[in-house]
Amino acid sequence: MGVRRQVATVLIAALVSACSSPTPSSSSATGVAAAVADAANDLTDHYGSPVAGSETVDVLEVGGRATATHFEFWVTVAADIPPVSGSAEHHGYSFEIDLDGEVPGEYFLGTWSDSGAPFRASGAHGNDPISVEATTEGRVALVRVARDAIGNPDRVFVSARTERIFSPDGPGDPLTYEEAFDVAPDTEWLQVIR
Ligand SMILES: [Ca+2]
Ligand SMILES: [Ca+2]
Repeated sequence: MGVRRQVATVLIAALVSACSSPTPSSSSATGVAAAVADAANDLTDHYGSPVAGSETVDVLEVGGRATATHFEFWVTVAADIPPVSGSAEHHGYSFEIDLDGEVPGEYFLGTWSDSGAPFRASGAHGNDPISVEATTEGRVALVRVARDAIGNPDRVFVSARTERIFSPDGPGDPLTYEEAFDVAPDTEWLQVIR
């Protein structure tokens, strides 16, 4: 039996200020948008213990918007996202999308950069890939997916997760290995309604 998901925020577009909203990637961004703030400096390692630094993955806001044809999800982080991660560094910005209000979500979307490569977008529904687009610019990572690709819902619940892993001497070296994760919203998932 799943856990009933509570709704964090249902907002109208006016609550997403012009300074914090990403530039829409199409002219169809006329739908309802929602956004919620996330605390600064709340990164953890995979044990849940606080870690400092890694501002490039410290989420300050998570948002979503439904347009006539697409959903767009984004995070705004505390420092500019590098366009390419070094060979020892990995960045990830991902979104779990839930349609029925019970965990876990049905879709996983995101963009990742590692091994000195540019960011690549990826989406999945279970084991099946789905097509998504992604951009990282300044402090915003945005993922865009066609409504039809996720069953054309009128509402979705979204939870964002970011990660930075730095292992210049390999993951087995505890002296230089760094990892940082953030989840946003921290408690109740964000709801985005068409
Ligand atoms: Ca944060
Ligand atoms: Ca958080």
